[in-house]
Amino acid sequence: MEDIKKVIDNFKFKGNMTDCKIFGSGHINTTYIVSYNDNGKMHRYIIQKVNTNVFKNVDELMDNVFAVTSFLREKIKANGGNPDRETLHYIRTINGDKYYKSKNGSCYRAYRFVENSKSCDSVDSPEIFEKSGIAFGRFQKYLSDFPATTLYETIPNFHNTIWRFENEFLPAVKNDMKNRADKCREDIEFVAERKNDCSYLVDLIENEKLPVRVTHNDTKLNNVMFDEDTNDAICVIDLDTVMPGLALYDFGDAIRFGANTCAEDEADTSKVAINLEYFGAYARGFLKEAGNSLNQCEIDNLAFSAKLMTLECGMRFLTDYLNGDTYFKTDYPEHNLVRARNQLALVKDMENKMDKMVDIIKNI
Ligand code: ADP
Ligand code: GN1
Ligand code: MG
Repeated sequence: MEDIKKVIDNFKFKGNMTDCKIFGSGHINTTYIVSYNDNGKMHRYIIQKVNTNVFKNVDELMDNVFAVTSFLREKIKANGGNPDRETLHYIRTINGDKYYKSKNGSCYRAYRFVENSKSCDSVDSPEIFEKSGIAFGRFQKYLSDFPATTLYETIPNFHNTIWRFENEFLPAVKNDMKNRADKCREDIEFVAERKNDCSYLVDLIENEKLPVRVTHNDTKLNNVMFDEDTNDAICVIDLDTVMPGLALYDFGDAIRFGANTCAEDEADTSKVAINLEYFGAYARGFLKEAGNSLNQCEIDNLAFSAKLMTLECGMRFLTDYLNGDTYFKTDYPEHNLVRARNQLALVKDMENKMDKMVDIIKNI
């Protein structure tokens, strides 16, 4: 590990460092929390080593996040909110750059820790999940007039599910680099049988039925910070994938993670199911904020998008397993396979309950 203390010296933090540790449970970047004592006043900061295997162009990535956060600050102010608490605040390096590049080419960025807040890896109540729906719905509403053409596509084809199917999943099965395909023939078959689902939303974009908007694209529950006292969802984080996308991607991905009756990597797939109460709660929160701007085709596909985003994520985990775990961080050798099976079991349960999911949306 690079000497993180040397990295930290390149940022403008006030006071003396008292603590530094690895933090959070994201699958992509490496996150540290650092504490400072400034004449008795405590400050905390987040330092992140950007995963440059995933984000190939860090200049473009950081231009996006600075532009999006500046825009959001103005929106939050105009709506009577507190921009210091409700959006990420990035800190430049001592040279005034948006990130620090170390001698060995690693890229680090820093932002203020959102104080008196917590992130959640699972949903405790429908109310909490509804609040995260409000936060992501509002995030999308605030960015509705952000000039989308000025954003770089940080990960091309991120939610182009059929592109992922054809250009990532099928080649991974064919190449079978780690000789793992025999261990997961049924899972491969399960995904392959759903090829038509993969093209459904992109076809609707091409037919101009679904509008492309500025979206978050990674709306998992632990990408929003909750107030420790009120449990309100206050700040949407992890802005690396803010790009042109579909409202449906943001809705579906949040359901995939938060309305699963168990963790994304629960190995006992008999425990995996869609919690319909949570599904309804999130939909209520999201639609309260973003609903007025959605067209009928978007509304009609909300339930389907939950299934599609789950299928896409299951396919991505399976692809990464076949490729030898090069994309997502893993804690043990079969971790990606366990995650994939979990997601595919959730797809199955959503298929069985699709009529109910559609009815829930109709009744909101
Ligand atoms: P990844 O891309 O790896 O998911 P995130 O940006 O989501 O990285 O950060 C990982 C975790 O770090 C988050 O889930 C959250 O718990 C914590 N975190 C990130 N930024 C902040 C912040 N500004 N204030 C408090 N906690 C944060
Ligand atoms: C990753 O970065 P994190 O942990 O919030 C991934 C998402 C997946 C998710 C699955 C940039 O999200 O797309 O849905 O893992 N982010 C990226 O848990 O690939
Ligand atoms: Mg994250």
